[in-house]
Amino acid sequence: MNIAKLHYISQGNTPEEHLQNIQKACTYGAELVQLRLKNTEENTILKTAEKARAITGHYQTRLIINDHYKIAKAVNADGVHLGKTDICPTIAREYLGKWFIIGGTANTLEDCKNLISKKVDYIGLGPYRFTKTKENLSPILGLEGYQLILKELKTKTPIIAIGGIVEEDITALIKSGVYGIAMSGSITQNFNNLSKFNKLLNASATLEQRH
Ligand code: TZP
Ligand code: MG
Repeated sequence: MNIAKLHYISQGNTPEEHLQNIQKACTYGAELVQLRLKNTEENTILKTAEKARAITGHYQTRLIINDHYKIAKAVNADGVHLGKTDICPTIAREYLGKWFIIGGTANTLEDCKNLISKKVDYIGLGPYRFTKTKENLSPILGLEGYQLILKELKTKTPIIAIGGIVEEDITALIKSGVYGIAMSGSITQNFNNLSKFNKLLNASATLEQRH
């Protein structure tokens, strides 16, 4: 399965703001968007996810729904992102079928191994550094954390770095062996950054292949 190298994680003070930001991300060429609505009623998430599907569908942007695998299926999203306290990826796979993208959150090497054994399609590994975007943040990995984990982990499963990532981090992260990155704040602050980050990611990936 071909997973995008740059994931935009939606942000906003209201569901409408999330949708506006998803719309902008699509306009600026996002290949993959994750709708991440926290502390929101399930019915509101469903309605917002339907609208996010309509927007992303128009641009052929992949849509991943955070946490809610049944909503992901109901709105015909491309995938679901599961945290450690969400449903087990194996159960989600049974429900969603083999064509659905299932991503999982990892904070440690053990988490990564566990998710690989459950056959997720990608792993969101983090946090890279402190970020206000996520509550109850797990311990910071830093570049060294990624280097250590990726040295041990021989896997084809794409590892997506996440947490407080800014432009200047991209090249070093790719060199550490991650496949791609997920960003919320750095993109929401300036959607123009999206194409810049994409170029940087692809250039770094090509460099890595040559070595
Ligand atoms: N999981 C770990 S850090 C994070 C999530 C969802 C937030 C990423 O957002 P930002 O603004 O790029 O730090
Ligand atoms: Mg979750």
